[in-house]
Amino acid sequence: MDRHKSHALFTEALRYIPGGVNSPVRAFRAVGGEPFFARRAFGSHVYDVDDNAYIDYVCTWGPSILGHAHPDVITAVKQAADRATSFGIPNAYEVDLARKICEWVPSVEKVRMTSSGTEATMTAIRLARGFTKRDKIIKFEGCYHGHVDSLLVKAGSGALTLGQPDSAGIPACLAALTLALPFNDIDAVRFALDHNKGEVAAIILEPLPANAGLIPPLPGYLEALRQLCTEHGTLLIFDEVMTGFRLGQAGAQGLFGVTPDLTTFGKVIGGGLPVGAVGGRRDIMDFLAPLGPVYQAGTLSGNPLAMAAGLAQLDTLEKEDGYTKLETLGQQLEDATRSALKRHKIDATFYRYGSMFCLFFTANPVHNLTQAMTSDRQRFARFFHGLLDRGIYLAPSQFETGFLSTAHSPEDIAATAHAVDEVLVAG
Ligand code: HOZ
Repeated sequence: MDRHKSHALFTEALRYIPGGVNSPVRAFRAVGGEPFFARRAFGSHVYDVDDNAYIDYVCTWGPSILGHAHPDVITAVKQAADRATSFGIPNAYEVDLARKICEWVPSVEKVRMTSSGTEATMTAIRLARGFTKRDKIIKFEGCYHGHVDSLLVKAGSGALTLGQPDSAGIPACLAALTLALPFNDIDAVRFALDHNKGEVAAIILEPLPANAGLIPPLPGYLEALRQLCTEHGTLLIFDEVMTGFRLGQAGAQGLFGVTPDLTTFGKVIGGGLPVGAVGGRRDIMDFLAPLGPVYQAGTLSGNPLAMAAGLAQLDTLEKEDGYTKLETLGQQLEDATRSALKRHKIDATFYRYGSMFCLFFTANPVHNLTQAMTSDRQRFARFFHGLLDRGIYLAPSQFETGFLSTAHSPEDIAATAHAVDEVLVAG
């Protein structure tokens, strides 16, 4: 595949942008080679500057659940832009989106918009600390909650991919307030809460971790976390930046039937524009300024373009019965992948929830970061490049999750299955 224009752009980018990218995992360091540069994207496909087409299973890392450039989203953004690109003044779009989030997610009584998922988790942590008057937090190894100082401890996503789960630049005294525990080990949580009695403000987790690959919670684990939090006066924060409005109207909490105190959102609610949100119990949310003592703000929070795009995306998902469509497509992809693995006798573990999926090149079940790390990453890199050369784009890391959109077609899935077969034969 000719990618000479991408190569020229990357060479230029390296001169002006650290690592040539504005978010580390995009640099292809985990799989080798160079990133391609996108020119446009439509539906299930992204097109690079050399005019190569790829069936896209990254979906801009989750947001484009209707596919790229869905006409409803584009129309909403154009109409909003005709009025203004930003107000910094309350506007009707943000009220409409807040109402919709509260209607769809029963645990959310009030919600505050931000401009990114990172801002949302940062706010959730500050709010939990302010509300409980405690300083410590518990997170889980391999869970990624954006690049918030307190949360870049044993973190997943790009931090893990690049071997930097504990970032430089974070004061030791701040990191010491973050207790990082193995996921799916309820005894470890019980022990930590008992030994830090009255000190833990919150437990924050991705209820379906999707930044160290996709890691299913064991049956009863989320329920037990809920119970321990209630017993210890610790807030339970679900980071649903990836799963929110993707796994269903009420996200992972709806799927697993466990109610957090606070939830963070992003991605799907912005329709591809920069957005995040934190929501939850009214008594906690009212601790935010201007009602309460916890300060949080943002010039572009509630930005009309982002709000309009998010609203249009959620409306269309509902109108087009999107979640049913995504489940059907997901099942097709799962069936095709599993039968290819079986046919070629490949030791691998495949997980899928609705439109989110991950193939780990390890025979072990994966229930925590240590097990995820047993994956054969060189094999993943070969698999990734084999597919890329056949016009299929997966995230460039074993430790990310694949996404489907309603724009993917059964033909896309069949073409993918064919390519997977060829690549697995090649080894
Ligand atoms: N943290 C994102 C993946 N889980 C990566 C975002 C990006 O590189 O755009």
